[in-house]
Amino acid sequence: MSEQKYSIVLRECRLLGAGDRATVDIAIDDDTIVAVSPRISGLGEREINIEGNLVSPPFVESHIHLDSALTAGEPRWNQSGTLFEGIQIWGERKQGLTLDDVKKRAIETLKLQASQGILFVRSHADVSEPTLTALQGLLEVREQVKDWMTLQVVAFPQDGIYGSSGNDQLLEKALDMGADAVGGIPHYELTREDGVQSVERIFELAEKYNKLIDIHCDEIDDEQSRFLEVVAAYAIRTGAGSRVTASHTTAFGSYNNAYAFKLMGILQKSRINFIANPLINITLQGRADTYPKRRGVTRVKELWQHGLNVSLGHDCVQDPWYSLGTGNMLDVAHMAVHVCQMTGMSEIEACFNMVTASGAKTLNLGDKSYGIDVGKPANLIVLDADSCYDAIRRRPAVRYVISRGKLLAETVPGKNCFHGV
Ligand code: 17E
Ligand code: FE2
Repeated sequence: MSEQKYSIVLRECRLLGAGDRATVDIAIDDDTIVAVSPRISGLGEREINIEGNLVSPPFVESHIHLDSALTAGEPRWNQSGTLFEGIQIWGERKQGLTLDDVKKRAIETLKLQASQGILFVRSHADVSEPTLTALQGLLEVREQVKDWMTLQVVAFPQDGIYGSSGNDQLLEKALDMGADAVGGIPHYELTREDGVQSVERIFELAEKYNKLIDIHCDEIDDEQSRFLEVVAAYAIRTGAGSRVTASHTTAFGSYNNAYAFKLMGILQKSRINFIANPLINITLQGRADTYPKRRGVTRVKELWQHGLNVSLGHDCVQDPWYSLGTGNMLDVAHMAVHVCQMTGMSEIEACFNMVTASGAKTLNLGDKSYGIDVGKPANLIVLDADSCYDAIRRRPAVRYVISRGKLLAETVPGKNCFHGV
């Protein structure tokens, strides 16, 4: 009998949480993981020795704006560093959008992300611009990259649903065109009442078109901005629960504790997901403060401690809101560890989880399509690290990225030579 042949066998892999325990081999055939065991006797057409390094399910980028990525400085730089100046600058830049422009920048960013181990992305597409070019472009990109990257597109009314007439219709048209999720921005609507009504409208549209929900919610330092409770209440009443995500929720960091504790109970009941974007919100928020200066990031640690699903996003790669950004999810987790003061060992591990499995949950990927197990799609990454603590501390390159059973990207780590004196 000839030996079993697989397409790829990865030798001596350290799975997440394995610690010092023995390594395993992972066999991939076609696009599926077909064996995970301490020693696989069959051979792979391609054999890769992982040498005890960490093998993880891919990173999940649960919150990014691909339509504005790589436009920083166009037509000008954000001098105040605020959300509002960012919206203004983007308002000018988006006048000149073409399909080609959107698609080129989105694909360049997705390649950058995939090279760093991200295989699942949720992107917002601004749908408050009458040609819907950003949305159309990202829908075409979703199709174009589907063999190596899963892309979800949120129809995001950046200028508000009721900010100017016609925006409501554009949002609905975007869902009809095939967006995966409905977005919103209640704290940016003209009045508190408009904000509440926008949340109601978002839930109505999500039901009508059977879509997920991901709302930019309370991304402001105003401690009076309380749309999160409205989102949670609708999630409870409609039963939409885990199909709903509240993104940013930075005002939660400014609420008084008496209200925050009450709210936490409502959030637990709602079972909605949260996305924090610590890289951008640590720079965007607190701009009206002198000292003490608020951090402007939501209560990540407390949400996690209360059993809610929290994931982390980059939000921006070089755009009017944030001129930095590398696409690297380890940068995001690293910043979360600092800003959210999650420095305990289990807290650091939780931050790694927030850019992997928790992100998968936010995206509603389902148990069958994410994780390293026999029968699941062969999507995995190899980090030059021996634990997630090590990975977050040093943020090393992702050595191999395997997508749908194929070696999609490979990085050879730089070598330093210390010559001494
Ligand atoms: N739009 C918005 O409302 N908030 C953000 N953080 C970005 C775009 C990046
Ligand atoms: Fe955002």
